[in-house]
Order: sequence, then structure tokens, then C-alpha cells
Amino acid sequence: MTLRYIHAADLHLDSPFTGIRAAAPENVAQTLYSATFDSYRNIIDLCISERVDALLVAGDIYDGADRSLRAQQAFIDGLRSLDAAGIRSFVCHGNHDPLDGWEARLAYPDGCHRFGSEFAAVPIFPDEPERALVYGISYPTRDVYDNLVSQLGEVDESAFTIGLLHANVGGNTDHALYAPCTLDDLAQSGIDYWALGHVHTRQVLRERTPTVVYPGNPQGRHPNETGARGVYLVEVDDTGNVGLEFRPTDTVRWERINIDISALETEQDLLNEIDDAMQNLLDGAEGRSVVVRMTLTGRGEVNQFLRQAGAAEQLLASINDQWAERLPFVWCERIEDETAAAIDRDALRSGEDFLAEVLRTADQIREDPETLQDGLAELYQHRRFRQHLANLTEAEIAALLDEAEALAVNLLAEDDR
Ligand SMILES: [Mn+2]
Repeated sequence: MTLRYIHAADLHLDSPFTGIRAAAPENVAQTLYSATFDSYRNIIDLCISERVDALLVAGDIYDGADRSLRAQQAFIDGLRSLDAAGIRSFVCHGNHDPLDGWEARLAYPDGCHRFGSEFAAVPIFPDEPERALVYGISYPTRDVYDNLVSQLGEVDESAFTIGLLHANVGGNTDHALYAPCTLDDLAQSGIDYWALGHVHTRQVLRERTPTVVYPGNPQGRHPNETGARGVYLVEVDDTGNVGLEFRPTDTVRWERINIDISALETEQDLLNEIDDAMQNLLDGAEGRSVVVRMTLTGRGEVNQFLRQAGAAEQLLASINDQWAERLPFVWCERIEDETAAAIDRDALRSGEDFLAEVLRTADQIREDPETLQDGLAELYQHRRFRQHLANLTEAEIAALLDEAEALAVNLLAEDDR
């Protein structure tokens, strides 16, 4: 084995969770407040229990350039634990924590290397500098629009090399275009493993020669950062082959769920359906707590309740009374009601308008599937359409028909909602 390390990025320690925390019950607010710190502590514990050689942190350690003293102390405490366990740490800074931000004069442990504003190569094993090298660079200031990879220069080909960088690869439009570069730039750099930061959703951009990885942030921080979050445990064997293993380190998980009311007849049915959904979230969260945003969709009887003023708030309170005050908790942070009233299909079908005709045609096709060809005669002239349809099973065609009918009803039915 040449090397084992943990690759983390975008810790955003001391993220304020403003707004969300204000709306949350006390226990949830507390958990959110410490979530980024707890996740970082999980990373440190993982490094120690896995007995890795090094921890790499690819920027955005802190959430704000004027990082809090508390965040800085917590970060250094973790590095000290690693140092005491003989594990080295390598850190670069990104747009959220550039070198020109305020920083307390605190003592970093000897085993930690923080990269400056120019690339430097640092051995992971000081006694065996030819075994593995980390090439890293930090943002001198927040707005870095240069391609930093072009500043890398010659790379030592005899060692296993890691590039530690906070950058936007390939113009990812979900994130600011800091330190832009292409995957090709990285592929041609001579580096064996690019340990990237900046993009918060984990992505393996390239499996090998070089391996290029965004681990994502180790703790989700808002409703768009859903699912398990963590770090990569990386193993490099004697031939230089890289093995990647994702390890979750989050303490609170963000999820979005959708509940379709069309099959629900009573408010009790709705509550039961939501209960099942909450239990499913807990079961899938590997012991973590969950913050969920729920969307209600579809046409059905319980829309009568949901359209009353304050109904969503009442429902929210009822869910959270039951699920938010336990540990692990599920806290429903918002309900978005997109439901509509149930329709009287028979009445619509017997009408004189276009929708009535659509419904009657749909029923006709259900009775005699052959009539589908008559209705879609022009489409059947297209070779690709015929091929596509020939590949569908009867059940798939029936499902498509149901979907088309629902769409037509939504678009055409008069709705006093
Ligand atoms: Mn970030």
C-alpha cells in the first residue's frame, strides 16, 4: 500500500443556517447550529479509526472570510487530534476563506501544512519524499478568476502526486466561476489525483489517470443539498491504482418528498400517508436526523381540507409535534401545497367541450386499443414514432394514456381553486 487518505472539502464551519434555525424548534435549532462542527468531528474520528496517513481539505473550511474564533478553534482542535495520532493534514483555502480574510493568530500543529498563494509541493511522508507529494494552492483573495492549474508547472513523475485545489471545473453553472479550468487541463497536468473543492454535490469527474474528485460538502446546509453527505476514503496501492470509497459524515440530512393525494379519501388517510413517509425518511437516514420539505400534489378529496386558510400550517404543526421532538428527529420545514380539487369525471365526460371529447376518446381507446391508431394516424406515419410505440407493452401504453388524460384534465378543467 502506497498511501491512504481522506479527501474532504467545503466544511463551511459555523454556517449560520439563518432563517431555518429561527423557524425550528429548540432541539432542531441546536442540532443545526452544531451540524457543521459535528460533521467535522466525524471526519477527524474517521481519519483516526481508519488510521489514514493524511487528511486533505480542499478549501472553504470556514463559511465567512471573517471566520469566527469558535470555528478556527474547532478546526485546529481537530488537526491537533490528528497530529497526536500521527496523521498529517493538508489544507488549502477557497473563495469562502481566502488568505486575506481575518484570522486569529492561533497555533497550528506541526503535522499540518497550509498552502499559500503559490503552488508548493509537500511530501506526505517527510522521511520518504519520493513516495507521495501534495501540490496545493490557496486563494489570496475571494475573487480568483485565473486558471490556477496553469500555474502548476512541472510535476515530479516519480512520486504519487495529489493536486489540492478549490476550483470550478468545466464551468459548473450551479457554482461561482472561481479558478475556472477544464477537465482536460487537469488530465494533462501530470497529477495522479485531483483533490478538488467548491462544488457541493459529490462527483467523480474522472476515475483514473488522473482521478478527479469533488467530495461535496460533508454536511448539507439547505433544502437543495439533499441526501447523504461526506468524504472520500482513498487508497492507493503499490502500482498506483486508486480506490475510492464514499463515507457519510453528516449529522442532519436534508430531503424533499412528494406526496400524491389522488388515492387518499380522508384526512386520516393523509395523516397516515405522511406518517409512513416520515418513518421511511428515518429508516433511510442511517441514524441521522432529517429536515424535510414536503410537496403535496394531485387531485383528490383532501384538497377540500388543504384549501382552507391555514391548513398547511396546521398540518405542519401536527407532523412536527409527533416527529420533530425526538432523536433522531424528522423536522418538516415547509409544506408546499400544489393539490387541486377532485374532479367529477362522469360529469366532465358528458359535457359538450373539448375536454369531454378527450375523455370519451380515452375511454374508447381503453375499450378497443386498436382505435389508438385512428386517433394518431398522422403520428403513425413517422417511422421513429412507430418503432417507439412497437417497443411499449400494453401496460405501458395504458399508463401513458392515463398520464395524458390527467394532463389534459389539469390543463382544461375549470377549477375554482
Ligand atoms: Mn463551498
